Amino acid sequence: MLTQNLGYPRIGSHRELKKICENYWAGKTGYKNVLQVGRNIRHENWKLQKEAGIDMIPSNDFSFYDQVLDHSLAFGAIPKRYNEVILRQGNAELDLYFAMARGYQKDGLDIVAMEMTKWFDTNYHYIVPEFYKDQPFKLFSTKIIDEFYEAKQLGIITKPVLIGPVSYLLLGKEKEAGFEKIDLIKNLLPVYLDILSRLDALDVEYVQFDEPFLALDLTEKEQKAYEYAYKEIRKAFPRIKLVLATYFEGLGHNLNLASSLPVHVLHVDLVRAEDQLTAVLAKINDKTILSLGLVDGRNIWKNDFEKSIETINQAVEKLGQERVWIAPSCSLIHVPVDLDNETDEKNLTAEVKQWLAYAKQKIAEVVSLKKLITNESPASTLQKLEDNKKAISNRKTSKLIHNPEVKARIANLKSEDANRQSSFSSRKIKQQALNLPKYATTTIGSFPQTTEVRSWRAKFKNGTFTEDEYNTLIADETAKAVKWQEEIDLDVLVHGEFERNDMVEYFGEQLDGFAFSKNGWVQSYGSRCVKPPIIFGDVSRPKPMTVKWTSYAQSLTSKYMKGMLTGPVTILQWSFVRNDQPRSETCTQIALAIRDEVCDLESAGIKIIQIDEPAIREGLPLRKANWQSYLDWAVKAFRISASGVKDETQIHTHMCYSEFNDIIQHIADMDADVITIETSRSQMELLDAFADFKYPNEIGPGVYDIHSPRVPKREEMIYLLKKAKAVIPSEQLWVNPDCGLKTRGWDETKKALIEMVEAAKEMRKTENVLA
Ligand code: THG
Ligand code: ZN
Repeated sequence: MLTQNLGYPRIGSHRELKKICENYWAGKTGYKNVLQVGRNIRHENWKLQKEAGIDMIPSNDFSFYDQVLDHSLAFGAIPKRYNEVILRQGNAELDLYFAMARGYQKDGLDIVAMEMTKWFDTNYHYIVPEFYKDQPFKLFSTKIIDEFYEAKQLGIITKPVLIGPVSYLLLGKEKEAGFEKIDLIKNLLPVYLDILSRLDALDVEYVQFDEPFLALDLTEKEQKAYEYAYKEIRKAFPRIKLVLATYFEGLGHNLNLASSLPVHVLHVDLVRAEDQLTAVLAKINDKTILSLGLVDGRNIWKNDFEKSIETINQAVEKLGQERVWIAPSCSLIHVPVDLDNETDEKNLTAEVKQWLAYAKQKIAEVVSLKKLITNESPASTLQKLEDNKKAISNRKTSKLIHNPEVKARIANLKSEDANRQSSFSSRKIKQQALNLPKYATTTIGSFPQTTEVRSWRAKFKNGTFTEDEYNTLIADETAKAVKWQEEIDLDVLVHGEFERNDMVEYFGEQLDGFAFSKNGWVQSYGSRCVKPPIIFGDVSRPKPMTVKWTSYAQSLTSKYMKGMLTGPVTILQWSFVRNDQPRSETCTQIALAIRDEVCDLESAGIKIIQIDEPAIREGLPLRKANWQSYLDWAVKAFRISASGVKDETQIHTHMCYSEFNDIIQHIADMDADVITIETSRSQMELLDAFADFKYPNEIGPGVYDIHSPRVPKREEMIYLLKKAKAVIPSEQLWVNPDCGLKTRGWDETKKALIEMVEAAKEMRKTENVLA
């Protein structure tokens, strides 16, 4: 029996990677320092896993931005528009890499970034490979091989982690018509073989191929591609032992396929799909090793050792100890690094902390589980089992978790609680009293969270500023933002959210049933991290959360101030959620808390309230068969949160990176009066879904991409608005950026929004001429 890890967090235990990258982008440090910090993080991670007793330690799980982008660079899948960057003198490979991730605006060049999208149903984003017909691939970057060699130099024989060839292709996007990306497998496979031959020359033993798509619905052609690719690999390298990693779902219909592929180890996720074990044990080849993904790589709860031991024994009985490995369910990049860094009782009380395990603790759990089965060092290990049992049973019986009032309110919910008073068509007439122009302009809510604003919050939290001092600074910043929005003539204003650290964490901190960490950072994209709150108990709202700041901002202007809330599905999706009751129930509890907030904002005189649901689509189950039940409760939760108000109150929602085609009916069922969506990176392509469906309510298609510092030109936005107008009637259209502006600087934000308002005005002018 061996232990393996599929991937360790690479941000560093104190977000070292974030800091060095952002300094480099700001021109404050050289690329050699960036490479050095990367090396330090890798070495620390390898050493830590080695000392913990992990047998198969991953390499190439490190990345400066994103592992999918790493593969695109490795395979030379570099869009042509970056050729100029390659040719520029003095550019390191790292500059090309960052240009692909973030765009390149320098020395007269202005090249847009590659698209970014959600990694399956996680809050991690990857850079989408761009594919063209007959595209050639070639080994461009040797990172995979270099990092194996680097670890070997340190005396650690690692297991390089690659995204498997089929999943890599399926993660990409076809950028022209006339071919299917999966057909590129023939061109791509030789590069994989090239990489394997170089690893072979360095005496690699195990190589991990991540094929998460094996846990999703596959077409016949895709299944064939799997058979073809893995047969070819085996044929070329019979000596190399492949670990085929699947995660986030059960193998389901693909079980036959997965168990027929010529690999040495098959890894399955037994957290997301614990009931697949029996079927897998029945089907697995007589030589294949089964890696049991038992320790939850997607959540922070301690593993239940007694339960895991039962599962391991079931596998061992069938396969014998030699053919069973123990592992986390998936890569650990989706959990924070080290619980030992949570030292502040104010954040995590000892009671809650004893229920938790971060990446480092999960690694130790994997090793303990193995020792409990193989009877190594029994005394100390048996003590670990006893401690574990105690923590698990403490959590089950804790008084912190259950709130009878919340449970009673859920039990008494009526169907009308999920309906607005009238249909959209009647509401629209009443909302005309708002007197907004065609192509009304607004923003998604947040304004730049400058280092200064962040430093005020840090100083308030560490006691340097009093609450009054902090509030005065935030009030001034808000007032400046309101005044500036009036100056540039935006129609619907926002207060800027300077008081908020994060759109989920901010609410988590104010709701009962939530705990929040001090150091629980998880990578979201590139250098950006989030600190997901921990929902451990029944959720309720002790007092209003946003009314004070929103009313203050409204008092500064005669224009409409939009109230800004995060929706129940998104709060759920971006938190670590309790695993002792269905997610739907937790979501409904959050929905009621948000509903109370919406009503309080209305009572305070706020006429337009946005309830963001950027995560509603990423919450979709990975297999279509499970969509309906999720959508039923998710849409209902949104409706519960939005339906306490009068018809005259305009409810907005916002979503990011969503492909809407397949769930458009459900988006319509959310019945928000206005929805703002990300569309600019795809050149309004996303709008087609709304147009084909004849989406009845109002829409604000994002007219520029906020994920890069590039300032859009007025003509580009007019071009996009004309494209939008061609498919959606103009009286339904709003004008706004793709997403919130908190990651941007003020300089580019101001320039971009001025252009955006002017673009809207020009659209109104052309309409008037036509009319
Ligand atoms: N909050 C949460 N999840 C998210 C988003 C969010 N997932 C999707 C999308 N938005 C991801 N985007 C971002 C954008 C910015 C940041 C994180 C995710 C960000 N983070 C700060 C950083 O890394 O410096 C830290 C925030 C803080 O100081 O608390 O800026 O908005 N939950
Ligand atoms: Zn967004």
